[in-house]
Amino acid sequence: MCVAIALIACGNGVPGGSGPSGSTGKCNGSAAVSGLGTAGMTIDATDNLVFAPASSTAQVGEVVEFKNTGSVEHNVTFQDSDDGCLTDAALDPGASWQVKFTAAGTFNYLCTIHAPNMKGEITVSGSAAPPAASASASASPGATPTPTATATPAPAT
Ligand SMILES: [Cu+2]
Repeated sequence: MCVAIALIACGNGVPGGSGPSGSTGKCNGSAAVSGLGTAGMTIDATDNLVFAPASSTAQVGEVVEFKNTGSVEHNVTFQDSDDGCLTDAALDPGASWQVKFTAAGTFNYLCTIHAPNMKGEITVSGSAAPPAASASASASPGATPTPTATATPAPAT
């Protein structure tokens, strides 16, 4: 009985018990200054105050790199609430920002400094699961070895 009471006491260690109710905790990708991998696509943030290209497509798992090619500071602010984890609050001149999407969908982003003109869209397609490296191995049992009968007639001298 004493043991049971002790266990119950331990279980009540967290006051309140309910987690943070405000955050969704969902994120459709990962983002970092660098190190996510080789970028399959680059989107430039330019001194013309646009993203170039403004519309692009990517695959799930592909690394998309934003690069500030100009001399004006920008940011990459994703608009959907589930994509806030992908936002780069400050994309300085010369800096880059990598985003890897883990879910398909349409992702709208904005530079809030130069809104509403400086915005873009990435359409991500594909499945979350990486394509298995050809699980169906070609085990063809009907491979009959071709008999090579090279009958070279000996030259009779
Ligand atoms: Cu901008």
